[in-house]
Amino acid sequence: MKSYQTAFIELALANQVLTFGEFTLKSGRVSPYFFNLGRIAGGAGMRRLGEAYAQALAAAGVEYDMLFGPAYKGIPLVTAVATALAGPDAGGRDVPFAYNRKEAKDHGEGGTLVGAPPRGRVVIVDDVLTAGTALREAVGLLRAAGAEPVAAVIALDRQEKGTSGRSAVQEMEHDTGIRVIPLVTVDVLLEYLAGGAVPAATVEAIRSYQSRHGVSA
Ligand code: OMP
Repeated sequence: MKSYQTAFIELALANQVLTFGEFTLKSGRVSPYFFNLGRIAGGAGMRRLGEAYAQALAAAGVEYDMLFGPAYKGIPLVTAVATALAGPDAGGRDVPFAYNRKEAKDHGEGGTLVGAPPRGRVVIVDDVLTAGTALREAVGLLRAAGAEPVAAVIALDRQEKGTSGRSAVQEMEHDTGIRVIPLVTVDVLLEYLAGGAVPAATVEAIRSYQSRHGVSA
């Protein structure tokens, strides 16, 4: 496990990002765990989160011109990642970013896109991928604006099956041509949790859900 992955999981656990119980997902599946990155809602946590994303992006070696954060959760995330990339640890690169509104505005500056004009190679910054619906929407939006989405950096890949039996990430990479870079996959998370961070029954419930709906790497 890479050091930014351990740092990220510890940050997530300290902020109750991960909750256990019974949760109906956007896809309709009922999951024994839910990952709510919105729980990181303070400056210190957001700074560490932005740094973890910046490290994952650097480790992936992807080349890009700007970042994009889909509304709503992607908006604070893209801000934190761009800020981390401008810091001394990441080489002080000043990366432009944009984000969208969910509803078009018909007055003032108008439109749904805010921030730097979308152009060149774009990395999407988002929270979780289950079925990939949210990321596909962002890809469409960027292409319609004339930019070229090349990758998506996310906190968690839930490694769930898509519609063809392959993983939702594989389907999404195949269909859109963009690369998905997760800080952690659910397999990495389980490896950490199995070390004693949560009761064994919780780990077992997630494993059993994964055996039904998941695709391990
Ligand atoms: P997909 O669009 O199916 O990939 O689902 C991704 C979205 O689901 C995320 O952006 C969240 O809004 C939400 N989600 C979570 O935040 N955490 C989870 O653990 C699971 C989901 C989900 O509903 O699948």
